[in-house]
Amino acid sequence: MNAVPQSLHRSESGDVRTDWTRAEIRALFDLPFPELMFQAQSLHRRYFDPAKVQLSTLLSIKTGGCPEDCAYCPQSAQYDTGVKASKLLDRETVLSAAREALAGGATRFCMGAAWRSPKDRDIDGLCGIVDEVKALGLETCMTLGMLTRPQADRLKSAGLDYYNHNLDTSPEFYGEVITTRTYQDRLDTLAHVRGAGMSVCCGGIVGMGESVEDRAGMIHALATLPTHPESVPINLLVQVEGAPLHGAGRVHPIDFVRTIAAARITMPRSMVRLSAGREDMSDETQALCFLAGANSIFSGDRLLTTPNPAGDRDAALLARLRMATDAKAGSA
Ligand code: SAM
Ligand code: DTB
Ligand code: SF4
Repeated sequence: MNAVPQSLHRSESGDVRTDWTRAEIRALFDLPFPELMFQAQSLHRRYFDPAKVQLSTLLSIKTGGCPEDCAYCPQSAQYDTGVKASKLLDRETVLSAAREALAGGATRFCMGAAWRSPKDRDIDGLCGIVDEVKALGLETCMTLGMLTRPQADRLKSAGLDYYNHNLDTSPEFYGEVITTRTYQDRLDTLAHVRGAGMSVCCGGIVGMGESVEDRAGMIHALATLPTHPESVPINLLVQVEGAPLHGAGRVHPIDFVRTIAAARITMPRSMVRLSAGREDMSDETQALCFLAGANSIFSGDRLLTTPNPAGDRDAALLARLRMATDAKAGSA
């Protein structure tokens, strides 16, 4: 039997393990699918209600014109993807989108900016936005690029709950995708966010031409962080014409589901988010992702610049699966 024994999922102190070896994680990807799903589902039920999905809604608060060269991204100024660069949205525009997200059933509002890193002079305005979005009763998340520790401290003081900053892929494959910032830069930002006391949202992308080894390497990098990210977004590459990764070979849905299951098994207390890529995903694949332990999705018909399933499609899917959201308001 090549199953990973349950005892391996916990350290001797009883905490969730951060000492996974890469070989252990690689072995998860080769488990017979029913065994993998059983393990993922068993762990999922230890920590979560398997019928519940959390909804986060995204808003691009500063779109396009980014100096970085992330090969997947429609917002890099280095590629001609048709995304028009715009300035930071004003507070009222952000707040009205946040109210709409709340009405649509979201419990968290995630604000993204196409920056390498924010300028110190932007932080006060961002803090004001955090304060007002929180006052609506939403959890707040921002993804603004690299942060210094003082910037993280200021955002934390304003009440920012989560900061999203992805490792994106394995350390080995990373250089094929991004050259303008290093893996270590990303780890440094994650340490600043953690040090400031914010919750960490950190995951990556599947479907960029990476190998199974790289998927295992990405999950290993996440699951061996000093503390697991509270939220782990697993994105399926959204292919955008003009971005270098447009045309990358498609991942088989079962291989995508395996990555979700590996995240669930190695980081059992984290929310695992089935993130970008749902627009082109079948209901059956999404259902398998939930079975594999995904318990969060993005709601709203747009991610940052690309489409996401409309609310009625998601509502119909969740109804068919007899699953529910943790919405405080609205109908989703
Ligand atoms: N500019 C900031 C940064 O990169 O840190 C924040 C925004 S960036 C768009 C946030 C994340 O979105 C990226 O790290 C990447 O994982 C994901 N992402 C961007 N474009 C994507 C695409 N085409 N498909 C899937 N995920 C994507
Ligand atoms: C994450 O991991 N996925 C989200 C969020 N964090 C910021 C972004 C997905 C972006 C997909 C491409 C786009 O819409 O521009
Ligand atoms: Fe810029 Fe972020 Fe896109 Fe990279 S992922 S090009 S940093 S917006």
